[in-house]
Amino acid sequence: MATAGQVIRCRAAVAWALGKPLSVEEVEVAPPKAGEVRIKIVATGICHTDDHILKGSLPNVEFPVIPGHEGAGIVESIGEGVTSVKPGDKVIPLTIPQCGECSFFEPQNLLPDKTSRFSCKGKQIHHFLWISTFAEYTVVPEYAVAKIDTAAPLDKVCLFGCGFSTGYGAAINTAKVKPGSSCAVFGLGGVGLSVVMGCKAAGASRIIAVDINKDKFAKAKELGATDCINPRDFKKPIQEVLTEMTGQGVDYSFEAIGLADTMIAALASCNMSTGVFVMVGELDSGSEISIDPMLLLTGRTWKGTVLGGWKMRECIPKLVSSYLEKKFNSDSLITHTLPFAKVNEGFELLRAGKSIRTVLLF
Ligand code: PAD
Ligand code: ZN
Repeated sequence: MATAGQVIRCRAAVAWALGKPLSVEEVEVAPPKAGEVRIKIVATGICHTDDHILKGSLPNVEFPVIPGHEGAGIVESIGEGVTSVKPGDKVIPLTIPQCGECSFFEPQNLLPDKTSRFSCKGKQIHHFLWISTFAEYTVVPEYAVAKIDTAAPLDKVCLFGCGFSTGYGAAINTAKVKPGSSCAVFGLGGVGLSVVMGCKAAGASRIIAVDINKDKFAKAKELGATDCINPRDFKKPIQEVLTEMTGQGVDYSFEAIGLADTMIAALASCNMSTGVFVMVGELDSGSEISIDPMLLLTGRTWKGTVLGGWKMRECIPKLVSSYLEKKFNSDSLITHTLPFAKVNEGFELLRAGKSIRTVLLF
């Protein structure tokens, strides 16, 4: 493309400091170095984790930073030695890279050579999880890119970069929900509703959806929840309500909110000897949870999931193919589509509980 090898000036949402709203700025994006790919982001979802960045509740984030991690786009240019993608390919950038060589995480505030490709007003801007999808162009390592089917609608499959894959994978990969089982899902945002979809796809016969915002219930039912309950409608603790509803507690419980109390309630809601609880929500960095040890001693299992436990580079293209074969309807998570300039409006909708997923279009 004509821009290959050149610095591109484009729009990006910059978080200059903790607690400040995002500011849409003109940024400079340097060309990709060896082993890197520059992507023109077409669409990006807003995930609650992006809000955690702005509030400072996520560890290892350095300001100023360009957030965003649920994007899809088209390769603009490639650095030396890149072989798995070429300009024009449709791709999803990955927050969990799969290099095939190692299995540990490294800091992702700067690219692997410890420099940034972003600058604005003469200042270096940090990357977020290497992928910073709130930028019209972003540079990522080749092993943090998944090439997807050319037929994929980028304004829909961007959710596969995080929310949908996380929730669906939490049920399928992490919990390994069995047919005929019972499940409870705490928190019905984009992630929790994707857990509901995963439980249904795995053949669960009872899926109890739990949220304090009853406006989420209609969509939860549409996606497979058999019951929807609001903890505020009961005097007794919600774990007791769930245990009474199911006899001995659910087989699998999931927390997709990010609060200690609801994690403990979800753990206590599953069967005391065989239940599996999957922690999906992110607690504030540095926080700790204390629990009654009896909750685990009797035999319950506490698991956690990052991005739904997929090997992302291999599995995201397969998920996109399943989407194109209409094996699930992740489109129904998208309640709002806004032009990129309205990024802060998208965050307001999320905080007010009015949206499931907002997709921003460049
Ligand atoms: P969201 O804000 O869209 O949804 C959260 C839902 O929880 C909303 O429907 C709320 O009404 C509901 N809720 C809030 N408080 C309570 C409560 N006390 N009891 C019951 N329901 C409540 O967020 P999201 O779906 O984008 O993300 C959910 C969490 O998952 C969040 O903590 C995010 O950071 C985390 C996440 N984790 C991963 C991962 O890899 N583990 C990936 C993506 C997101
Ligand atoms: Zn996310």
